Amino acid sequence: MPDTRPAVLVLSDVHPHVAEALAERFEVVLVERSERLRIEPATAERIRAAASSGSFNSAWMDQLPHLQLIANFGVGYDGVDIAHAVARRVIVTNTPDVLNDEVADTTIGLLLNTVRQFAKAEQWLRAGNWAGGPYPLTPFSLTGRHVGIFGLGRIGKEIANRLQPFKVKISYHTRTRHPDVDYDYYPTLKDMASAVDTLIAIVPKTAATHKVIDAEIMRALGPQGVLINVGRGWSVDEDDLIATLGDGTLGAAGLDVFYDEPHVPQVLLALPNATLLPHIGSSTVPTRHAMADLVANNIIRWLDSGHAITPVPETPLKR
Ligand code: A2R
Repeated sequence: MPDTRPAVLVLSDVHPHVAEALAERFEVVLVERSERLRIEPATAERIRAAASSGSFNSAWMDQLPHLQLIANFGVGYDGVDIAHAVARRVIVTNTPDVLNDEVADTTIGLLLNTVRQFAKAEQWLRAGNWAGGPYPLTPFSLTGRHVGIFGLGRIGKEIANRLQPFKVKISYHTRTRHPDVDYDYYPTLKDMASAVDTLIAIVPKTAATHKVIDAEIMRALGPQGVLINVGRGWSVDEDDLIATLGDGTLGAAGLDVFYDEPHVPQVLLALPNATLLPHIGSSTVPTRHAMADLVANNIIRWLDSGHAITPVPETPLKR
């Protein structure tokens, strides 16, 4: 008997809990990523919503004539062609808040690792070096630092909350001032970079954030300066970063995100003052499960009632 329930497209690289949660209520159409979705036109006709992780382009949207909602797995939805979604009146949802704590925890771990070289010290110990003498003193410490947070949104605020017990001074730069916090506000990134010695970037990928952390910002942070990026690799000029880390203009960097990930430039891999993680900010079993729940629940709520739970600001439409 043909399945007469509403159909939901699920890209096969989305967390498996999404398809499980949807399967009780809807026909789930699991599809691999490819240039064009490999999907029968009759099936495409039935699809009302889609779950995706990363890119979702205009050609895919146009293959789905009755698509109403794209639920993106992740808080950053820069992979979705949002202008096309708006033009097609397709709602886009993301997964805000449920990953704030995890990403903020990762950020603190990455910051500590970058200044204190814990991963390197452990490798050194495991390699049997300790009997030959102590591990060299690390040139940097977190103590006494002035940390500038570039992006004081949902995640940035949690990073700031976690930094307070470390007794560092905290400042921030965003386009709009937050009267609800006591941290010093800098209206420009350049001014903040000149004032602080540690910069944590947690901003989205937009036209305005492209390579804004460039050689000028790195020079302003200086030889004692530390750059941490947990937002998008897009925000950092990686060539400038390689050059300034290489000649000591910038002291150290800790990166969870890269310009062309998963491809990391070989020269960056070789730099001893770079601490590198493979985009694992939210990558734990419980947090990814919570994100998957929110993706599925956005679709269920939408198809049941015409209201999405977490629509992105560009598409706050209701049915
Ligand atoms: O500028 P504002 O007031 O809209 O503040 C937002 C800031 N932001 C910027 N700050 C300076 N210059 C810009 N061009 C700029 N664009 C955005 O980034 C806000 O304080 C922060 C973003 O916060 P939320 O929208 O709450 O995002 P959330 O959940 O903290 O995630 C941040 C990003 C995601 O978009 C993914 O790319 C990544 O973290 O996972």
